[in-house]
Amino acid sequence: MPHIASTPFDGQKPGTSGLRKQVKIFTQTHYLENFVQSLFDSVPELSGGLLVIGGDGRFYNDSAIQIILRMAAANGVAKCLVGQNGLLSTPAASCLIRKYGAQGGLILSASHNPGGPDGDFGIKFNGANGGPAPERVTNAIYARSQIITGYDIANAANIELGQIGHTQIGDMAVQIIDPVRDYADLLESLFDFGKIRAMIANGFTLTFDAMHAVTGPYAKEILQSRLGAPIGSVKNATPLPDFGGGHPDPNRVYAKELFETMFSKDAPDFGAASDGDGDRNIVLGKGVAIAPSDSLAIITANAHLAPAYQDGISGVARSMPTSRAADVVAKALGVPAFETPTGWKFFGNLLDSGQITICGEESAGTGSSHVREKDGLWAVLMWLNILAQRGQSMAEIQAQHFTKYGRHYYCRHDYEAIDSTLAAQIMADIDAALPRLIGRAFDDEIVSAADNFTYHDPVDGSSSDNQGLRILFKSGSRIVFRLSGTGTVGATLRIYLERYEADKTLLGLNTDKALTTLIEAAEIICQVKARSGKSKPDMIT
Ligand code: VG1
Ligand code: CO
Repeated sequence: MPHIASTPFDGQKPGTSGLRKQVKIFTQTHYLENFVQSLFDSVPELSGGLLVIGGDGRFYNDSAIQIILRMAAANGVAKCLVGQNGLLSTPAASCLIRKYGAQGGLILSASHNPGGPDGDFGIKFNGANGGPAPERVTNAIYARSQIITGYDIANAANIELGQIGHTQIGDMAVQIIDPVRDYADLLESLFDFGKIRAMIANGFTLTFDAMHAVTGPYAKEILQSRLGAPIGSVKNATPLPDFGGGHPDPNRVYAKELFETMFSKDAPDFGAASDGDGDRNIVLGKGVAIAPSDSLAIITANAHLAPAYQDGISGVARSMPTSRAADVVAKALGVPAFETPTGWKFFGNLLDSGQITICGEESAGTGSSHVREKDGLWAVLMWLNILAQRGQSMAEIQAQHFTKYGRHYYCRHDYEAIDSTLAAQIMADIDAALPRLIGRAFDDEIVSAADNFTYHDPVDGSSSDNQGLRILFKSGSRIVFRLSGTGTVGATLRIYLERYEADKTLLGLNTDKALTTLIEAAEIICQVKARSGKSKPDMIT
């Protein structure tokens, strides 16, 4: 097997979700190879093992897979399972790792980041539990990448990724598989497809926007073929290397068409979209968009309506910046609620040890113990199952939820691509000011506590510090400041704003108005507008 000499690259440090860089960085000679070799060197169980490989279909997906396959063969992997045409959604990859007992999986995706030659690329490593590698592993890969001297790669022709079947690279077996079937079967085993099918047959209407990303084939199979939604219910269903020039992030700005449809007078009963790699979801009803933190809470409160969860859930977890709406439901159900740092990898231990069944993030991620990733279509089916059982509209279900549990007004302001040094300085300045904030009033909001969030994993005892700056108010409101770990240009400052309202007469406010005091307080505390020269956030979700 040829050994190619190379020298380390700076910055091959996986962030919130894998190594994510601009395509022009990833395609430098030896760049991908160095990272993949660092991974094989750091995860010895892959030698002799089974590896799942697939991606979201973005530019460079298939070339990267060919390189990884030749390197896997040279590094002693016994067998690779590859999604046909190189496609696998993130939750489908997690499903396959678990179902076939693989030692791990490589998912080629930069998730919701734009694709194409001028866009982003990424690579995520998931372990044998099907979940994103914990920090212990990603730190080891990074350390290795900094001292690497070369990599092993087999001499072999490209594999035909479009052809389902068995082939071989040297001693390594390669099986190209249907990327959809196992995953669709898993979801069908969790939900009452008969009941959902009957609801659709009785005239319930839905639309799903796959945003020219990986979920198209999955949504067509599940929603149209298995559940009987009319052909055309799944829009933008063909995965394209540049996502059709779009930005596969299912929010009000990038999924504009879907939001317009759902707020029009002949809106269908249900609308949803997913992101580049199929792990995120946004769900909407006629004239109503459900905030992801609320969706997590509503799903937690109603999960027992779906067959797989009918005996109840063991607990729920949310990332720290996610609103505390799910905690209120957990309390009512008498199950524990956990608060973890941002990123799905932190849910893995809680799911593996059975302490939680459901988890989610404010960034449009929801999932359960069925896999070890957030799962966009799982959330869609959970909602459809709830709707089929309750026979009410999305708006009615949400309104009843708020009446019962109170409402957590919530939004996130992102300041994107700001100078990295400035962003670090802004965070350092807030951090230093935290002790002085306690007791300070911003209109009627009084700061009761302020800290830099450190997570202590209750399962393996590991600690992760510096996971976001929290400012808690006496009223129960919160402001959180955090720097993104998935961006590829400069730094993105995220400001998370939350206000709890139990007063039944105040449940229908406009979110921006409800959060005005907190939005103003956040700027006084961090001065991002003054310091970055931006007059408003680049993105509000
Ligand atoms: C963002 C989200 C986080 C999510 C992560 C990966 O991270 O905030 O909740 O887990 O993306 O999701 P950050 O560090 O940029 O805030 V995905 O769908 O991009 O794999
Ligand atoms: Co994603």
